Amino acid sequence: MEDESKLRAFEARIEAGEKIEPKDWMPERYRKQLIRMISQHAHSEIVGMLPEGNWITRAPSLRRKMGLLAKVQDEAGHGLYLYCSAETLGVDRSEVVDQLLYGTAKYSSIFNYPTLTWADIGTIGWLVDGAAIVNQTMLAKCSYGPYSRANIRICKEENFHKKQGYEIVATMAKGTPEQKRMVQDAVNRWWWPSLTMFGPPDKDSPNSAELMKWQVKLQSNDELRQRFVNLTVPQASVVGVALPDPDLKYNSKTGNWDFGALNWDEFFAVIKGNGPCNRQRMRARRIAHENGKWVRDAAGAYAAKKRAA
Ligand code: FAQ
Repeated sequence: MEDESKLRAFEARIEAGEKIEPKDWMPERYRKQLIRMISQHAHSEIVGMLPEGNWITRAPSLRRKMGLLAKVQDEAGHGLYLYCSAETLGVDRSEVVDQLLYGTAKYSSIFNYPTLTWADIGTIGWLVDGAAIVNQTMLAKCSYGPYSRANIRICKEENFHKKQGYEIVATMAKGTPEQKRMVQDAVNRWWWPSLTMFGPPDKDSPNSAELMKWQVKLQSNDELRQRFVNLTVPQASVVGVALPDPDLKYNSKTGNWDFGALNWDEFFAVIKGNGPCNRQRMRARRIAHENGKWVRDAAGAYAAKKRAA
């Protein structure tokens, strides 16, 4: 009975647009869903450093190298805000990191694709950061205070990443025939995985109903995917790259760009661990975690000494 009335008060606060803060009462399902989603978002930022990190030593100029270094470093920062945000829900960081390393937690499907040329770096900034911004602008308005605030800052930085990526794409698209070919090839490979980043179709999304009821998500996977397509089609035409979808067509009745069928078999294979780079990504994370042990030990020992003093 007591929980029933607490639940009603909790839902009324959400309805009224109030933020839920860490010490407030919340249903156990809300806490669990947020820990799942925020920790998986954090893992995505950290694993997302790998495909781009691959190009830091091979960036075509000092300016490009500095930009890419800053971007990859920003992604690490996003991972940190998000792990902190998950910790406000009472979970220990080492527990969620172990879930990533031992394969019980997911991270974004998109980071299991390879970065084959420099044009992939521009395309990731434009399409992948672009998709992340559409999703995270919504999450910046979510009902949980610490996650909402983390996303506000993340979006500011992702906007810069997207502009940087779009500028690389635009430069290559008006470059030599070889640069034009490279950038078109990168867009052909990243377009479809960028659309599946938004998650399965609404009818196959088991978490959406609960997350939308509690205003963690304010829009569904399909609504956000459509918004991303609508925003991106004109951007592609400005820089003169083609989006690889023969079914892409403006629908004057709905005001949307209709698009072709997505490959959900491929998406589910990727999130089950069978994408082109899943094993490579997890191996790199496990090695990095092992190599960082002395730093965690030293920081822990220093903190313990400070507490004792
Ligand atoms: N990849 O019921 P739903 C970035 C899983 S950050 C892998 O629809 P939900 C920055 C889902 O977890 C990108 N798994 O789930 C950057 C669930 O499995 P579970 C990451 C996926 O939670 C840019 C199952 O499928 N952003 O890019 C994916 O309602 C450039 C059923 O799905 C976030 O994480 C997927 N794409 O909606 C960094 C944002 N989609 O957990 C470096 C926060 C679904 O029950 C370079 N998260 N699944 O075992 C979200 O917005 C949501 O959690 C969704 C999924 C939309 C990802």
